[in-house]
Amino acid sequence: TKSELKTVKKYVRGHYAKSNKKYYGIAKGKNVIVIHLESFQQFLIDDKVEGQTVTPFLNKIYHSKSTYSFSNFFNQVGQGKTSDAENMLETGTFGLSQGSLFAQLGTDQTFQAAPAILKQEQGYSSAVFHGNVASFWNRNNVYKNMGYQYFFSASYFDTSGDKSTGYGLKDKLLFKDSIKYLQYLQQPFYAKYITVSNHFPFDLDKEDSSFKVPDTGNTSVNNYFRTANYLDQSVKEFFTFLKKSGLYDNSVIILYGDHYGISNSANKNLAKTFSQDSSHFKSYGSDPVDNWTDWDNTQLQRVPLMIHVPGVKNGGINKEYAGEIDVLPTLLHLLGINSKKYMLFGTDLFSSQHDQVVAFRNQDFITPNYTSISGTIYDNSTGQIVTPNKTLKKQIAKDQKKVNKQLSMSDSLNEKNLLRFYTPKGFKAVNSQLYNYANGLQ
Ligand code: GP9
Ligand code: MN
Repeated sequence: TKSELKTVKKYVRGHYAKSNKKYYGIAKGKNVIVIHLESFQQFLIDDKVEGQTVTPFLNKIYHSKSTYSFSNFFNQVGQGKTSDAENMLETGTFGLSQGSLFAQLGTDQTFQAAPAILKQEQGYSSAVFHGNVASFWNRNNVYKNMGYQYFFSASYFDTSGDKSTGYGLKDKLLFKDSIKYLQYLQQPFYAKYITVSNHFPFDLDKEDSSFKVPDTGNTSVNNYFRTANYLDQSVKEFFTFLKKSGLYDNSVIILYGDHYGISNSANKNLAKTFSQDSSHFKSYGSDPVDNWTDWDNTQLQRVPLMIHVPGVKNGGINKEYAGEIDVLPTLLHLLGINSKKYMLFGTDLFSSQHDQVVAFRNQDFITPNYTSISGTIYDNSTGQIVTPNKTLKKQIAKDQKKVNKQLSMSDSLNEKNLLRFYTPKGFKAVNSQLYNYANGLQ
């Protein structure tokens, strides 16, 4: 394992992207609030169905000059779904090629994760708010190894009767009923909110929404727009609270979609809601549905990433091709923390050295120019299959090698739990015994 650790360290060092001094430390000392938008895909932004704007509030945040919004940001989850997204955003490593890292390795894994890094580097306290049972995805164990001080799960809330849906407390209630805990967190804090209402099959009690759904021939696709609209309202209410309480001005708020909500098999139904000129992705031919390919399915793997920094004026839509693996190095640099000594597999999105080859967990990948799906290459400007010439073949082979390396190095670190043998200078290994979420005290 020593030699494997050496190989991984060499890879990480070689793949490191230096920070961009224009952005480094611009959010230093601010609270960090991460809002995990369950199953929220990029196409919902600026979308309309049945004459209604689906997510008016999130659209406003997305287009705000105080938000850095990424229009080519992809989910990179495997079978771990939400837990894979959490793992990538907080450890800077991928989930596993099979199953969920949280479930399979989380109980005894040595993490060097965001809560511990922020605490040790800049004295952040930390909490997760999530209205499901604490043991789902083995979170109660994983969060202790990550160094989370608090985990406000279902047991901290009244989830009885119609206050919950499939995966726990409804989003509006999670945001409202968590305030009594959030307001006592020592600032600066790192707080993660994991929403659940916009989760398959997207059921919602009729008294919770008057949103008119389309008829696509698939009920869950129809309902997706209603729960997305409900989630949008929930986030709006939360922002209103943050502004009223004064927390808004000294917080950076990161909103991201964790993975797709509509599975590929239902995309033909979904496509019926896209107008021909949909900016979400180009559809080809007279009827997008008839020309549907794996390329279209991959374009729908975009999820929003919005980094909202109240007070900045240079926000805007950033077209960098990127993925969930890139968030942690980006956040650390925004907070003025040098990420070089941590074993992170993504790159700072603001760096001139940011790597735009976006690896998917199954070794497919996308770059600004083309998409590679099980070895078939599509030209992103047409969505059509290309037979690569010699030069393109060489480029693709190079990018595929890069993708395989990035994934295998991450797998080596996680499967062999190599962080047991590497503690970055100045970092102290997390002692999970310190945390007991049952009564919310350390
Ligand atoms: C439940 C929720 C599950 O706690 O986070 O989400 P999923 O992993 O199914 O997307
Ligand atoms: Mn999820």
